[in-house]
Amino acid sequence: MEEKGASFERAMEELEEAHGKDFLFEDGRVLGSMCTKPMDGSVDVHSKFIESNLGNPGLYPGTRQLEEKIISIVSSLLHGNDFYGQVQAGGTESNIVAAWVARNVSGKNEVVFCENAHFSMLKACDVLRMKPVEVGLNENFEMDVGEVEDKITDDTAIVVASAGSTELGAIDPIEELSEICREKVFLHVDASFGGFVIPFLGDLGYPSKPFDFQLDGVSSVVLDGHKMGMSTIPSSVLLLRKEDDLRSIAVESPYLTSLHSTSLLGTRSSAGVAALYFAMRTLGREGYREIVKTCMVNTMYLVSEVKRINLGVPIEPVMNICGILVDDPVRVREELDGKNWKVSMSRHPDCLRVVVMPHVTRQVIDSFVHDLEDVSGG
Ligand code: 0PR
Repeated sequence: MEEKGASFERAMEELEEAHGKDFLFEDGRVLGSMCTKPMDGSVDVHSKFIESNLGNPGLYPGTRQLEEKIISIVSSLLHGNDFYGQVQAGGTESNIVAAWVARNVSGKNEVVFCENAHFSMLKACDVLRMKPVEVGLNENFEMDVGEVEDKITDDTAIVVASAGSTELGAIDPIEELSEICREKVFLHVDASFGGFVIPFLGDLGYPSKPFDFQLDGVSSVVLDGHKMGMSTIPSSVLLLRKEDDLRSIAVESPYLTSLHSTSLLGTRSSAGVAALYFAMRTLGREGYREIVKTCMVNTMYLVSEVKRINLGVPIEPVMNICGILVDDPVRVREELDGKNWKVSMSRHPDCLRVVVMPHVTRQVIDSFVHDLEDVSGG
């Protein structure tokens, strides 16, 4: 660190330079991100709450109240009956906390998850010193339920299902998993991506499956505000069926305004909480339904364009994530990168992966498919 601080102008110049190198959603080149430009107004709300810290809730009763309202709104969205929860920093934190809770409540140590589960489950196992037990996929790239049954043991603490897998947006057979786990094993649903999508698919005429608390065996669900929640980074909501569950991770924090801390993080962003409240309050079900509708129409358009240039998809998309089968995904991705397209990859199966977020418009798709045809030899 320099002894004397730089001038405002100098520091801002450096920041402008850095910002200029970052990709912005509005430029329409980012096709592999589950985040998008936060909805209008949410950034102002975010800034307004930038000083507040939910880690010390006694000082910030206003944001604490917003958090309670979010829990209640999300609870009704996910067929919960005024369930319990916390606004957290993202799917990773929520998945770790779910495993932590399940371990402490059960006293058991094994985590059963699918080979295409988000890598945060590996982090959870490492941090918590729990044993990862991986299961394979069925032909639809969903968790193989038979294998889950075989791999549940007396030491299974938690089964983790995805509702919207990171790679293809597949929804695991949660109805069957719920039957298997009910009253026996903690079942956590990672709906980090799909939580703000699946509730609206049925209304829009797309096939959908139960994934939330309407299934008795589901113990917790996470959904992310900074993905399809249309809000700013960071926010996720972890919802739990049982009130006592979160208490199982409490530690004493007597010198603060609350006697116990029941969160993984100490200092917690109130800005993310306020911005998510704003997004949910102003969009309502109608607003989210419209967003999902546009993303799904564009996803289906992408699929038809991909087929038109003689490429295939591993599954018909369940939500706004689309795999694209090409001969050599690594090479094609590199060549697309050379044309400034930021596409990600799936490993189950090996293919390109496009997340059709609101910034991925029909015009963006047209221009992308044009270049894809060029580089794939499709
Ligand atoms: N669970 C699922 C199903 C996810 O897809 C993700 C993130 C997480 C949990 C973890 O969430 P956080 O990253 O919020 O902790 N999946 C995205 C992905 O891997 C994360 C991401 C987002 C990556 C934007 C890149 C990017 O530009 O695609």
